[in-house]
This record gives sequence, C-alpha cells and structure tokens, in this order.
Amino acid sequence: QERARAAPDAELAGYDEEQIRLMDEVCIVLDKDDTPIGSASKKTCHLMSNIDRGLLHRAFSVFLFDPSGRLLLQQRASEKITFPDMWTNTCCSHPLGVPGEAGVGGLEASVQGVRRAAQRKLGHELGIKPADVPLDKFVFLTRIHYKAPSDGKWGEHEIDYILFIRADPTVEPNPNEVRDTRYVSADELRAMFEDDNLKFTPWFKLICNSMLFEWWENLDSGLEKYLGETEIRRM
Ligand code: DMA
Ligand code: MN
Repeated sequence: QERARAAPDAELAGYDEEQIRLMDEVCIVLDKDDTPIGSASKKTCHLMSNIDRGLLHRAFSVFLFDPSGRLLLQQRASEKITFPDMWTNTCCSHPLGVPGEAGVGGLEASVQGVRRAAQRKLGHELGIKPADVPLDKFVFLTRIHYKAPSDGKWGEHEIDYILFIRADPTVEPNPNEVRDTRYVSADELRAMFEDDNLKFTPWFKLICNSMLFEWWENLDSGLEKYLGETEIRRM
C-alpha cells in the first residue's frame, strides 16, 4: 500500500519525511518583474537544474524586533533540505498559490498575500500566535531578487519580500523547522559574523550587507522614508 501511494522520488530520498511532504507546497512562479506567470511545487522551484533554466518564485523574509529593538534570529533545523543548520532572520518561506496568499492584482495585493503567509509561517516555525503578529503590523520595505545555490542539487532563486514587525510574542520553536533561536542587538549580530563556527544563509548575508543595519537604526525614529519602494533590488 505504501508503494502504491508514494511515487518514486530519487531527488528526495533520504531526507526528513515532514520536509519531503512540504516539498509538495505550491509556489508562485514569476517573471523578472514579479508578475505571476504560473505555479510549481516547492520541490520543482528549488532544484538547481530548474533554477539554472531561469525558474523564479516568490518568497518573504520576516525580521521580528522585540520591544527593546533586538532582532529574533533562528538557526534552521538539521532536517531542512535547503540551508540546514544555518543562522538566519526570524522566518522565511513562500506565499502559496492559494486564495489569500496568491496576491493577484499588483504590488499591494502581493504584499497582503505575503503578510498572510508570514503570519502562517511564524506560527508553523516558531509557534507564534497570529494575535501577537497582526497582519497590519507587518511593514513591507522592499523586494530583493537573488539566486543562491545550497548544496549543488538544491538552491534558491527568488523575489524576496522584506517584512519588518515589532512584537513581543511567546516563541515555541517547531524542532522540525528550527534548531535554535536568539534575540540579538546589532552589535551582537556583528560579533556573530566574526565567529567562524557559525554559518549564515546567503539571503540573510545579502540583506545584512545592504540595508538591514540602516533600517534597524531607524526602527524607533520611524521607517517612513523607506516605505513605498516599487523598484526590485537585484542582488
Ligand atoms: C524560503 O525559506 C524563503 C527564503 C526567503 C529563502 P525556507 O527555505 O525557510 O522555506 P520553508 O520554511 O517554507 O522551508
Ligand atoms: Mn524559495
């Protein structure tokens, strides 16, 4: 019976069962201007063989800051198929091709879809309750188009929506997703980068090396001057 249900899947053999299951999620396939042109499974979107042919999908990166302005980091679980064990921003994933997240109708609609996906995944990965991260508290900053290999077979090629949120949630990590968490100040994060034993995800490094610290410095004084960006940053 097991054999009748599960199609042979050479690419995914040997990985964590739950992470294999999540590879069936339906991602939003984009052209270079972030216009949806179709959909494809998470697995299809993350195979380097497809990325090398130009396949691009929509994603988001959440940066959650506590009331004292510290950033919540996560270390990805060893079970993750892409970028296991690496330290990264609070939460990343993909809006799915489902009502509410597909974001049909321009940038405002896609931002709202991404906010819903962010609230869903903060719950799934970190056990954060939706009431602690209301949709209207997510601040959209910009979109980043980047490509990054993971291990040869897998990688990322995304237009990544950057979302900030100020919150004070109860955090209960899902061990299948998250190995560790840590709140850091900007200086503590800079010190982590000096530690050769720690590995960081490529998109987190790209964001840190471009805008993160400037946005972070303006958390309290207000991010107004950074809002309304329509240009996609190519990295
Ligand atoms: C994908 O993150 C999104 C970005 C911005 C890299 P992920 O690999 O953590 O996705 P998921 O949590 O859905 O596996
Ligand atoms: Mn992705």
